[in-house]
Amino acid sequence: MDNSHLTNSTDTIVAIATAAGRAGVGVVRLSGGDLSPFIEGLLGYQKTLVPRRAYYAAFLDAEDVILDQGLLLFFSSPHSFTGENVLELQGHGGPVVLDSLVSRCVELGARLARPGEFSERAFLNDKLDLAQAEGIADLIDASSSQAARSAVRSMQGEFSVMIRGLVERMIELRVYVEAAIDFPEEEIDFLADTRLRQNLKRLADDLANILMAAQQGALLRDGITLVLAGKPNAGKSSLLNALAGQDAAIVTAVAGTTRDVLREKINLNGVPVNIVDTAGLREATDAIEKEGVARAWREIEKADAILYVVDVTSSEDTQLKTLWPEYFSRFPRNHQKIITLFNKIDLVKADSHIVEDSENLIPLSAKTGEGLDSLKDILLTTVGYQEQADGVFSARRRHLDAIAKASEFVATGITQLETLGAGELLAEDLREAQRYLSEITGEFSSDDLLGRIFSSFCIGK
Ligand SMILES: Nc1nc2c(ncn2[C@@H]2O[C@H](COP(=O)(O)OP(=O)(O)OP(=O)(O)O)[C@@H](O)[C@H]2O)c(=O)[nH]1
Ligand SMILES: [Mg+2]
Repeated sequence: MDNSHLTNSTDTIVAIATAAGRAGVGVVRLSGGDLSPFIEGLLGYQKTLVPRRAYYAAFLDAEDVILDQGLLLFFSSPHSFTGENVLELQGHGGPVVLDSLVSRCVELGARLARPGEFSERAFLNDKLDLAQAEGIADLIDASSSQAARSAVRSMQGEFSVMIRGLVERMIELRVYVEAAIDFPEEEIDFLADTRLRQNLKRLADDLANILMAAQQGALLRDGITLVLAGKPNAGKSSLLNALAGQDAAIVTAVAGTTRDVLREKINLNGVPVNIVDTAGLREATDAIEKEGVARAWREIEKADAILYVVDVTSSEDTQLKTLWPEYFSRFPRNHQKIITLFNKIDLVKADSHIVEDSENLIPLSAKTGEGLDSLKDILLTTVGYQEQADGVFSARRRHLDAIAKASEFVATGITQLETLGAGELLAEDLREAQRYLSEITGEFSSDDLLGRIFSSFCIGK
């Protein structure tokens, strides 16, 4: 990869690499060109450090007063995280002492690192690609062991290898098609070329598969948002409490108890789930409840899935269209997953009319907990999560978008070929598809995109 147009800074950057707060050890990291002035300044004398050897030393200020003592580690370019010369000071993990070490390094000529700047330098020096750098950030942010495992796979480059493999195949197909166009005297009949069509078909299938795996990874990373909606007193807040395992929301027999939007975070098989409790939907009379209902609708619109809660003792109906006509009049083209929950089954006889006949209808009781397990099981499949231990790598929205775009171009390319025999158009579509895929690993990414990605990382990473 040629990123030489971006590599301009050889100034030395410094940051605390460990978390803020008190800890046994705290790490300050420097990266740059010639680090000897820093070594000399911190130690008080000149010394050539052997790379990757731990030195026990006192770190001094300008007046030779000891700021801290700890380990000094040197990594020489290009064998370091950033690919530059790197110096690590492992001192004591107190905010004041670490700040004083950073100040000392600034005094000696370093500049405070921007968020993600170490990773950015690693990317610019070809130590890792963009998807791998994002994997590192995702590993740091992982909220479950499953999410962490998938981030490790991305960090190690499994995702990048798959993407590069697809890019390679696109290039081969382009070369083949473009060569045929350039030598028309050879007279290649694209329409009759079954090998080309098979290869294209396989490419389309593999793109679809990788998109599915990436969607799993994105779910593990970003989680899903579920909104509890329904008439007043249906038991929405009781369900929030039951799912969260704590008394988060006020529950009373008064219809219209909840007015504000309440959020709780839970973890289902490693997938972070945001559960949102809302005001009961009805023609509200007072101003507060009106606002609550308006907010409820806004949350409903944004949800990945909606749990529509119905008080089973109040309805004989099981059809969502009659249970919740307001939803369908607001959103005529129903775009969301809705699961109907018949709550309070503890109040009806066991042989009642409710039959568990579909994934979209679950009888349960927020009070006794009956039915909650089937709800949890169904929730994840509803949003498209399949638990698979292996093969999932962490992915982001931008990766999904890029793969989807590439798929579209391959699909139109195939159509161009099949309907028009148009090799030129196919070649153009393949070029576009390749460009989108290459954005994932950062080969063709704009400085703008890179800036946005790295600035979302934490400082010191
Ligand atoms: N027996 C029984 N009562 C329940 C169950 N779930 C909720 N309730 C009761 O129903 C009443 C309303 O419950 P909430 O959870 O406040 O209902 P809500 O849908 O949040 O109501 P609003 O906030 O007013 O919209 C309370 O008295 C609860 O104790 C259940 O599964 N079984
Ligand atoms: Mg409530």
